[in-house]
Amino acid sequence: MAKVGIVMGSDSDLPVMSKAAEILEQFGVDYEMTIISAHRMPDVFYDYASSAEEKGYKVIIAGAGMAAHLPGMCAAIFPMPVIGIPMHTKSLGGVDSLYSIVQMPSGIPVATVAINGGANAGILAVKMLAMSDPDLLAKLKEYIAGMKAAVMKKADKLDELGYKGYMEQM
Ligand code: RP5
Repeated sequence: MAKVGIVMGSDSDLPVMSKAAEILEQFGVDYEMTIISAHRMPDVFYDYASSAEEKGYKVIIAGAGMAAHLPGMCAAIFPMPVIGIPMHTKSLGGVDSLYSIVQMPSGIPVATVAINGGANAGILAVKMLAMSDPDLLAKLKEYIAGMKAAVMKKADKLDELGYKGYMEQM
């Protein structure tokens, strides 16, 4: 049973939304991904959001651009966490999407990541699920340790280039 629903307003959002899907795959989290426009097909949208709980979703990741109502409307209907991804836009650079998603009225929060923040949305969903899944939490700790090791390696490269490093003093 899919634990995460990934939904986006258009296929133009796919390059960003696929980053969230890649993270979930990396962590072995089942998900379903689809395209539903809240504005262009409100009836289909309503069916999707109102059936999400019985489908087994614990989190919805919703991405949209411009007047981006999809994540907020998911949060209005789905009782569990919704993570919103504001899409970059040509006209206003994505601040239109960001403000539409982050400025939710009191009582209906959307956990909003950065403009085009697909990977972080995936990681945040994993963190939410890890609260009640010790195996997933262990994988998350490995992932965090891996990030640290990758940065240490970059710092070592500076040392190799002859710059006086900070790490070597530790
Ligand atoms: C939103 O409008 C979508 O989420 C997309 O980011 C934006 C533009 O959609 P298209 O014109 O590319 O279909 O609904």
